[in-house]
Amino acid sequence: MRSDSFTAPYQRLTRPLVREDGRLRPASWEEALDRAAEGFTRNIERHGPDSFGMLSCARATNEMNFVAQKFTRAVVGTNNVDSCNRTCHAPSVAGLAAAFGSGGGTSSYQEIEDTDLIVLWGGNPRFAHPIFFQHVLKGVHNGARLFVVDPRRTSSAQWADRWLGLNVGTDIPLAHAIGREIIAAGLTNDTFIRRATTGFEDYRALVEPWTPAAAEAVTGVPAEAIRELAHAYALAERAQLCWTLGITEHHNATDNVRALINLALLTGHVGRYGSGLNPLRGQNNVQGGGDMGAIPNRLPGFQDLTDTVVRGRFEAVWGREIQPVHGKTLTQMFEAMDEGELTALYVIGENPVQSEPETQKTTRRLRSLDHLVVQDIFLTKTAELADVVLPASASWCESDGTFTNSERRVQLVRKALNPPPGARDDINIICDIATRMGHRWPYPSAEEVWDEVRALSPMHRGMSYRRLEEHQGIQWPCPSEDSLEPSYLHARLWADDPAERGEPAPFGLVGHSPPVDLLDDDYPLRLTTGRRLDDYNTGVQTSGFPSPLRRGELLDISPEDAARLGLVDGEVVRVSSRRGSVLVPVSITPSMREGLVFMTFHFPQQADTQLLTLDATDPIAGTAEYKAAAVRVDKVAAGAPAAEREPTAASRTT
Ligand SMILES: Nc1nc2c(c(=O)[nH]1)N[C@H]1C(S)=C(S)[C@@H](COP(=O)(O)OP(=O)(O)OC[C@H]3O[C@@H](n4cnc5c(=O)[nH]c(N)nc54)[C@H](O)[C@@H]3O)O[C@H]1N2
Ligand SMILES: Nc1nc2c(c(=O)[nH]1)N[C@H]1C(S)=C(S)[C@@H](COP(=O)(O)OP(=O)(O)OC[C@H]3O[C@@H](n4cnc5c(=O)[nH]c(N)nc54)[C@H](O)[C@@H]3O)O[C@H]1N2
Ligand SMILES: [Mo]
Repeated sequence: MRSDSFTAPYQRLTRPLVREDGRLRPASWEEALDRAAEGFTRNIERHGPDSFGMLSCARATNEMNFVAQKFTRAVVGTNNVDSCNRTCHAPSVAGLAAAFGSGGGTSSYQEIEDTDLIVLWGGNPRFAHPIFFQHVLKGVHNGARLFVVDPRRTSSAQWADRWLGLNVGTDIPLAHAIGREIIAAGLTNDTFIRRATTGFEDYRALVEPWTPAAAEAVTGVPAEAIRELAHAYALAERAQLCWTLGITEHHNATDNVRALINLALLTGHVGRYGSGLNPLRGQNNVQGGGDMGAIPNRLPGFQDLTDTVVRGRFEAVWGREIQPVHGKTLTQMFEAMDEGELTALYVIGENPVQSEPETQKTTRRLRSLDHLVVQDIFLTKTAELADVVLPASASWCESDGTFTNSERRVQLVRKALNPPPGARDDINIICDIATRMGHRWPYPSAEEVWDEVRALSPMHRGMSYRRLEEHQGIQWPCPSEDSLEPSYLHARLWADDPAERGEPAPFGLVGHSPPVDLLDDDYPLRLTTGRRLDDYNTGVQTSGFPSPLRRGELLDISPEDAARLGLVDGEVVRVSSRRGSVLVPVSITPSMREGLVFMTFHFPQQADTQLLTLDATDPIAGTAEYKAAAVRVDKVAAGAPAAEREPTAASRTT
């Protein structure tokens, strides 16, 4: 199959576009910026600042994210700012913050190499975090045991000592059974539990019914494997628990995260060198975007915006009162469009039409807006709906600035390429709009923005550009110019002095709640969605690179299900959920368990997976249950039109 037959490459945007008579036409920068600013001002005047929403770019620098949230808070006057963190690790941040007070992953990559046991739970880093996976392999080479917990036997699982293939959405029963087994075998760290945690007795009662046999019946994981992981984790001198979207893209995702944290609290595998809890963050700067305050509930430096003293410091520098209440999450912004409460949206480097669940709903909501401005490097499906499209430079290579990775390391990047003629720097575009809205924001250099971050965020204060360059990146927290970088968080939990130990970490008393989209005779297969190595998210940034490795969208299916349905490899089938259907070729693979099918969302032009997904969301974090839809797979009738049987044909059918 020719690799360019399933995606048309996107073109870099080089001219602003504005909507006229229902169509986008090229415009000058002056006209486009005037239109963008006027639309925002009009909506603020008519409906108030909370009618505005900002989606900020988790691929762009810390500096750009800082400026985007400052625009939202200081120019517009709302806290409605968020990003795709909502679609991936918001539950990790919420779960970790509930237990430990802050939401970052606890360990450094070096510790992955120096640990005795690594559990990859609901993540496939061989594909999605290949650099991190190199550290995992070094750890394995140094003698660490590797366990993988995933419904699919992924390429990461192929390196594991033990793969626990569980049913989708049964992570809490599995975690509780492991916890119960650790308690029953007397392998808990009692000193740590007594000194550094609360709620142990309630937890013990909660997990009591989850015997390995009871958990086997629900999870599909053999009781023996549950016991083995429980003993290995509890007995390891050092152990790392790492998770990703298999845990967080569920309607009860924050509970899932709490269930994993409980295991570290039982055994003391947190707050020590080599032991920790690590959500592997998604986008190249999703950690940094959140740290910079491009989230609705925190100011830069993960500072609480309901705290008057904290707000006062920002207000003094920005000269504008900050609203003391949390803004809307990305999920809530979309819901507010239904009610006509949110009427203007500024999207910088996100493609929600193809990344949000239920495309039909997202498109309808974006169309209902009075004013949509999209600032991107490509003309995305979201940009096609905009009133104004602004061509930006690509932050990761066409601008200076800093990025923050999953181990909280802030790293400096220098501009390596010039943007195409006509595109402008993201920060400068925001400043141009702010100036048109009466705020005179001259263009700052990236370093000037960073110095404002350092002045306002204690955990970044000691990271000057000079030091970042010298040390090749520094982990936060780094409160002063002479701070030594810590490699792991929460060492305080081990302090002898109770005052130094601070707040104990509570056990999370969470129960099992199966996926919302139920399996039945009409929709008997569980569809889970995720990633492949050679493509990136909605495909905008990867569609332009032909490669013989890329095969387009496929439905991975087990040999058992394929045989039952009479399918041959490569045959095009119709996949239907309760919301829509798509046509897609099947790939028959033993990595899939019976009853489970898998698709990516990398090729929406060929097969739009989001027609199948549903928008049931986690009530705490707002993340959607992308990992569990109920579907049916039907053979396409032999007499169907050729377009329906041709694997490369556009296959949107609803
Ligand atoms: N090549 C590539 N790399 C990427 C990306 C990309 O698009 N392409 N995207 C980036 C982004 S934004 C992110 S957030 C990360 C995501 O990184 P990952 O989370 O590792 O990626 P996914 O493939 O979405 O999902 C991980 C695994 O969850 C499993 N899973 C599904 N349901 C369940 C369940 O109920 N329980 C458990 N335990 N596991 C389950 C799936 O089988 C899958 O193997 O990757 C980043 N890296
Ligand atoms: N079915 C299903 N859906 C999912 C997921 C899943 O596992 N399954 N995962 C979810 C997850 S984890 C995520 S993170 C989201 C991703 O959702 P999105 O963030 O909406 O998707 P991307 O394709 O990553 O879109 C990134 C956009 O940023 C633009 N861009 C890149 N760099 C820059 C820059 O420097 N400046 C500007 N202005 N623009 C830039 C790109 O051109 C592109 O249009 O998808 C979610 N959707
Ligand atoms: Mo993500």
